[in-house]
Amino acid sequence: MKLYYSPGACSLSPHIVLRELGLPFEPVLASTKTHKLLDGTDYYTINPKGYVPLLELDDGQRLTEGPAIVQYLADQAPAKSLVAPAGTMARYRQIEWLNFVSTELHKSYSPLFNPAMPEEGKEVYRQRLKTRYAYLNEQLEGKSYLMGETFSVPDAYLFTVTNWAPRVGVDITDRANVQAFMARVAARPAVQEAMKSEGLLK
Ligand SMILES: N[C@@H](CCC(=O)N[C@@H](CS)C(=O)NCC(=O)O)C(=O)O
Repeated sequence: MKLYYSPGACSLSPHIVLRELGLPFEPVLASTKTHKLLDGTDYYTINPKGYVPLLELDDGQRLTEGPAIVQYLADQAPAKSLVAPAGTMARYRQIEWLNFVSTELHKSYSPLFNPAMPEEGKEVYRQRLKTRYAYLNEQLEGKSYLMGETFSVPDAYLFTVTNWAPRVGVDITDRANVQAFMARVAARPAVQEAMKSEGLLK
């Protein structure tokens, strides 16, 4: 498999999942600014949507959208329990969290990286994110991970987007459960490996 990624972008989530699962893959750098690969290939010819992540399967099929990719990957190695079996209530809870991270967090961070967004608009998104993190902080009370004591795919996604908070002025340092979650996930060997390989850690 090939994972098209950009360092520190939302593609870190499937990157973490691949390393947690121990599945072999080739990382392929795709610039989110120039939309080119290192060899000059126009990334739009690979993903017409232009964004990362994209997973290319060994049979050449291409899968996009982070929440779909992480579920696909985790389903390839069910013994690792990174996702609950399809049809169980636990699976729907994980989908519920993936959707929350995608629509309420990820897409509220996106305008904060957009130089065309006026500061006033950015402040609206910062405040919205702070409200969502207040909820998350309550949800993480007494838990190690979103689903309880077991790390699963939404945790990789939540970790990835929450890592952006200090870069874009979202102050959640007072959210102790969220901070503890971040430290706990950051300490996982697969997460360290993924971050090192993307140049995010020395
Ligand atoms: N809906 C997509 C959004 C992916 C996305 O926002 N990717 C960003 C990086 S975090 C990107 O590649 N942006 C560059 C672009 O849109 O051209 C998903 O959930 O996978």
